[in-house]
Amino acid sequence: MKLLKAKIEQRISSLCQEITEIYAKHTQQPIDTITIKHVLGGMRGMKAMVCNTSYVDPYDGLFISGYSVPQFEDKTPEEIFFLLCTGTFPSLEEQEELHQELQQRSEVPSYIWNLLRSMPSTTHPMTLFSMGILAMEELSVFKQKYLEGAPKSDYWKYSLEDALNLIAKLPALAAGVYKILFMNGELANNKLNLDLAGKFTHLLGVNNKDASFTNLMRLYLVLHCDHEGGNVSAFTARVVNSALSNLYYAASAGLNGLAGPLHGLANQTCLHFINSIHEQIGLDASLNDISSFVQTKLDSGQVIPGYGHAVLRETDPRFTSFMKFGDTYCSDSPYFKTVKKLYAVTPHILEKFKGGKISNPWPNVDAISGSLLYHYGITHFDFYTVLFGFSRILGFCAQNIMARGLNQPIIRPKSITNEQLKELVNK
Ligand code: AMX
Repeated sequence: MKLLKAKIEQRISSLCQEITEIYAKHTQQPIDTITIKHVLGGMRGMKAMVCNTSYVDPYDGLFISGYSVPQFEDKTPEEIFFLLCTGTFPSLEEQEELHQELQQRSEVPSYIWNLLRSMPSTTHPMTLFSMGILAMEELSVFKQKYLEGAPKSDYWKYSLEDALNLIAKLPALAAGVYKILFMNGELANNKLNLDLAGKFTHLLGVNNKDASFTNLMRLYLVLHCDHEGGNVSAFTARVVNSALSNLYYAASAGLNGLAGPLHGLANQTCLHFINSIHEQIGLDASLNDISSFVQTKLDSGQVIPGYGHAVLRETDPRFTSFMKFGDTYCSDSPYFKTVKKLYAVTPHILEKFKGGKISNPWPNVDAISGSLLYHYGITHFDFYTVLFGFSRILGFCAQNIMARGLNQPIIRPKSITNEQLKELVNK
């Protein structure tokens, strides 16, 4: 992977130079004021780290190296991984090199399948996916080279090795989890020369003759790839990796955070929500019926899945991107139609709820992604977060390669006690 490595090296060198200059002159420059609200409020909004792979603007959403969602939504996951790592889109030659690298590294060791098959059939797909990655940890090149005493300046090269080995295996691992839990467990030929999305739909064996399904997977893997540094999954992966735990440990840990209902699991919860609308009101529910349904859920203390966000303050551009796809390919789907009806009524209800205390009444990506997957026959909702995780690992990998390249230290914020808080406010 000569070309990719050279581009990453260039980027690391230029970012290092910038950081060194800033650090030399401005170490004591304040960036933010840490208040009690930050400390008691999950540190939300507090600027406390640097992440160069992507940035989330509250109104315009995700940017990768300055490119907004409409500017990269037509790319492939491989191109996006290259962009996350290098800050530039790959040339055709660079794409081909990356494709060949991934193709050569795609075989999942057979003991992983034995391990996953030994688990109870009621195990959540995210558990199997995360376990599969954790159990491949023995393949870590980083771990081996660290033990051999590799110099710090080379750490990022071994993180890159681990990243490519891991990403290459994700189509087979994700499809394998689906087949073991929901089909006959037989795995298809993983050797076919296909891109990540094409290989995944081929191995999944659901609707794989329909090219638009592979296009949906391509879009899905692109849109969920990264969301700057502070979200639960990316931050977890980053903290774990900062202890020089290798990428397999870090990715598995990040996935365990993604599996929470306030984070990645929301896409599964959204489909349950739509299903309850269909069961309780019917497929042709009116806007009024849907409004009452949403209001009743809120009044009973439940959250409306797929709405709200810790950073965004507008409709998520990833939601809009999926809407365009849905309007083109799934306009007859009752699930997609209900998503649109929810979009027409929910923000207005949330805006007024509890005197406007919800910071963002608009939909995030999870409000729609599952309805499109359902339309293409992936009807096991529990599986949806695995696909989110598959994509998000591209971001974990890029962030951790950069962190090792910039020689970022172990992450260790300081905590304080209630006693110390009281002392502070009573001063
Ligand atoms: N439905 C009902 N109440 C909501 C709400 C929603 N969709 N979104 C926020 N609220 C409530 C919060 O629970 C909080 O109530 P509390 O003060 O009684 O605890 C209040 O509004 C203020 O919260 P906030 O500042 O607007 O949001 P937050 O930063 O605390 O939380 C998030 C953000 C995403 C956890 C929240 O909006 C939520 O729970 N949304 C539904 C779940 C969801 O879609 N998660 C996916 C997010 C994207 C992702 O990571 N994949």
